[in-house]
Amino acid sequence: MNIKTVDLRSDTITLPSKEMRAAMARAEVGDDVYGEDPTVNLLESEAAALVGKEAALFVSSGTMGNLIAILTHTSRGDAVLLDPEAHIFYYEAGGASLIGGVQLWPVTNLHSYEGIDNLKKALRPPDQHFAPAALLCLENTHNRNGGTILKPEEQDKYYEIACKAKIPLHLDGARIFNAALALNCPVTDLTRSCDSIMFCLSKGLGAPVGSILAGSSSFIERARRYRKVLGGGMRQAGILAAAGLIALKNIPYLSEDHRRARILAEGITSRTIFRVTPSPPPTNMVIINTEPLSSAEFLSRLESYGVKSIAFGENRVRMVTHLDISDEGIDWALEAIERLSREVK
Ligand code: TLP
Repeated sequence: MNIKTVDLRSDTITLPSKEMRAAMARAEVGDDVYGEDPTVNLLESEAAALVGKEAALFVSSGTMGNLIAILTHTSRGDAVLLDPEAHIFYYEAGGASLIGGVQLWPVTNLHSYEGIDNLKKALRPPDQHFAPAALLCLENTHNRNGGTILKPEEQDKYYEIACKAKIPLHLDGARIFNAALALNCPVTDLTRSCDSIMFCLSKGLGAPVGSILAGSSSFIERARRYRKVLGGGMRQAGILAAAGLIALKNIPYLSEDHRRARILAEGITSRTIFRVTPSPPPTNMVIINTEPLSSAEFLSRLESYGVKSIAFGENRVRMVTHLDISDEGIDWALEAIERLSREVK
């Protein structure tokens, strides 16, 4: 096989295509802080329509989009309820506490319908001892749970509870189109039950930079100020937004990533001693139980055979399929994992 390295660390590693680079080079631009970049304006209006919201804001990253959502929905001293494995809690460097002064309040199992009762318990009546719950955050697909999906009717239930408690719901939909494609439903079935959504252009969709925050016009107007506060007013950002517009055309191809993740998972299960959960993988992530190896050993030995992945725990490794991974790449990865398995047995 004519491959040196297969990089399955993340769908963030995709490189911009020739078409994307050409679109970036010819993008019409202006000063976006004055609202004068036609390409950013086009991306924002297309993105808002796509997820069924009134308005959208182009931001530099998913982390920035989530942080802006929290800043816009809450005040200092508020509590934000979220899953302890949520990206916002686990991977966003404590930004919501550092910059927003909010208390992140973990509620277990919010990645699935199982968390409904935990959420009801976490929504405590007002009391001077408690930070008032001001926002619920969900994540769909759920990264640390293995790209798992909350179905529309499950999200609706969460939204109902949030509405009853009079708190908004922000959806970390970094990979929301993966969820919609896997369920074969319009993405608006998943975005109808949130007040704001962040989705990423720079993951499976292949843009080099950028995410979208969408919500009501008044929410986005307030969010725009927080983007400026965070240094995210990007001037001639149309060069980046042009890549984002091409990225939106890649949405249907995410199902190829799902197909390849399934092939990878099936191969690992049938040809190696390692186990995959959840199995089959619901979207584009394959989580491998590396026992009897530690994840560190699994990663370094596999990397020496030309396959990169990342640790998700002491004995857990994540592999993510994406635009730059071909069927041949999956075969190569499987051969490497099989070789490692033979050596360990
Ligand atoms: N996730 C990255 C890493 O940070 C772990 C990855 O490789 O999966 N929400 C979710 C659900 C995400 O998975 C990520 C990135 C983000 C937000 C943040 O996006 P960026 O990287 O654009 O700040």
